[in-house]
Amino acid sequence: MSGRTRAAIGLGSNVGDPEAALTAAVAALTALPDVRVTSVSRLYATAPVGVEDQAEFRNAAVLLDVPAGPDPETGAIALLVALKSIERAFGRRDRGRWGPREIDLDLLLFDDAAIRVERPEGGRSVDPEKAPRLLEVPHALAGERLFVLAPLADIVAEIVPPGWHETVGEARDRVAADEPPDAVRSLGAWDAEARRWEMVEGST
Ligand code: A4P
Ligand code: MG
Repeated sequence: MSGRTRAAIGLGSNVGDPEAALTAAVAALTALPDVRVTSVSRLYATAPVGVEDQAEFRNAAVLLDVPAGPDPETGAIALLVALKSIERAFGRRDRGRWGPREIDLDLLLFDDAAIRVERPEGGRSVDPEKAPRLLEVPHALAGERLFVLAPLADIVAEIVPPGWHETVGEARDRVAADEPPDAVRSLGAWDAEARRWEMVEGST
């Protein structure tokens, strides 16, 4: 297979100036060779999940037009490597799974591919809490986390990801019904011309 395909990326940050970090991350994605940003979600303020004793997050999602690669696994790994290099360039430090982060870029969807790549034996993380797989798409917990689903539904509400039994929009509504109303708050919409989020008055 060659040609192009669509990939959805989840963005998160809760260290420093998260909104600035996410804006800069969108710019970095735009600057990746052979990658086009086709859609950007609203910006959300979200209560921390997993480790709850940490600062509030900002979350968003981006839809990309990317090289499909010779096969989905290879194309998705190439994209994962690019995401990890952006994280490093943003000075992300290892603070353990689910802890605070300057920038987290997760590969949520790669076309309609279901991908599981194990870590090579010698490359297994010493931290038992670290994600066991080198790559899992759709991202393992995406379907149950409102901080992922709310922005993802902004860009691909009608898609039923592989292994799911509902659309992204339906998953968002199902999970939102069990969350306090302020767990995930929209702060503003993406302004493609200004290349930043336009804040809604009084939303912060
Ligand atoms: N990995 C496997 N599959 C993927 C994928 N689809 N995309 C591997 C990206 N990476 C994937 O990730 C650890 C390893 O997962 C990578 O080396 C990659 O090979 P990481 O980003 O270094 O570590 P992490 O982010 O701490 O782990 P993980 O599992 O991605 O955590 P999550 O699920 O991203 O949770 N609360 C709010 N409100 N907002 C947030 O954004 N984020 C987290 C992190 C916790 N709580 C949060 C938020
Ligand atoms: Mg991550």
